[in-house]
Amino acid sequence: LELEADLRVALDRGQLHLHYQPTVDLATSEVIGFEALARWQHPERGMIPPAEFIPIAEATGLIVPLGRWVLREACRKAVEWSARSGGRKVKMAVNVSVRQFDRADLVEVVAGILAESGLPADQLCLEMTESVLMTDTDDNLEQLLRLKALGVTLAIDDFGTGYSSLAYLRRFPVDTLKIDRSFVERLGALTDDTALADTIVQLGKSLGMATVAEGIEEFGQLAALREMGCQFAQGYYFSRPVPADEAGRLFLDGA
Ligand code: G
Ligand code: G
Ligand code: MN
Ligand code: NA
Repeated sequence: LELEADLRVALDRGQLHLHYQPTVDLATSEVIGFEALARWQHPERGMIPPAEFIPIAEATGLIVPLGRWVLREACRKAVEWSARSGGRKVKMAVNVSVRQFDRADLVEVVAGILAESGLPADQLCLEMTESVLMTDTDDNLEQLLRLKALGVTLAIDDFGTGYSSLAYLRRFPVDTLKIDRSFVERLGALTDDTALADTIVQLGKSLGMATVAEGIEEFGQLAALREMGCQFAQGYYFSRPVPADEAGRLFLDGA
């Protein structure tokens, strides 16, 4: 309860900020964009991880203003870095909680922030977990179709860890599958994880969806995913999530 009150204050006083983790094209090793990740520097408790405060934000409804702030900030940065790079377009991925779909105005909020920031819609990717497809299905499907109509890209985060069936992939306008890092961890060895990661990459290919591998920490994992035909990757091997200034430099240097 105390954290909830503090989170409200943090949002008002600008104690939240974003870190950015690069997304790399596996074929060229070029940095093509970032995932924006919220950070909370608490004045007394220090850094509070999102795994702690995002669930509080979701339970209290604070995720709605917080999500708007994240989206606005991330879109601004994508515009700034794209302009400085002389035309290379930063792809910016933002996490959207299932709770944000409870609000009827989600699509208007996204459209408004794109207009206000000047970010072309095709440079924004919204990441959501399978829960968005599994709850309030008809209502969320309609919102996803309207988001698609704006021109934004839609990704399923932590793919393979949920309880949903594959049938929804046909029904929902999904562009990208993010392979959960639990499948990437033991890649390279002859484990079931290698078979599962490969299956997700092939599934993406056959459905015309891009695949992004999460949590790459070693060259062997990178090589295995490249071999499978996975297109994009993130992970500590390339970079941890970093503050905005450092991310801007990474993009400019990462061509
Ligand atoms: O940043 P970290 O790597 O610790 O992220 C932990 C979790 O918090 C991830 O599952 C991520 O999706 C989630 N998260 C981080 N930032 C945001 C955000 O802005 N919105 C939502 N909904 N989730 C976020
Ligand atoms: O659920 P989501 O994918 O949005 O969460 C991203 C989380 O994964 C962040 O907390 C980020 O810090 C973490 N992460 C990113 N790359 C790696 C990695 O290579 N190894 C590990 N262990 N965690 C990672
Ligand atoms: Mn994510
Ligand atoms: Na993930």
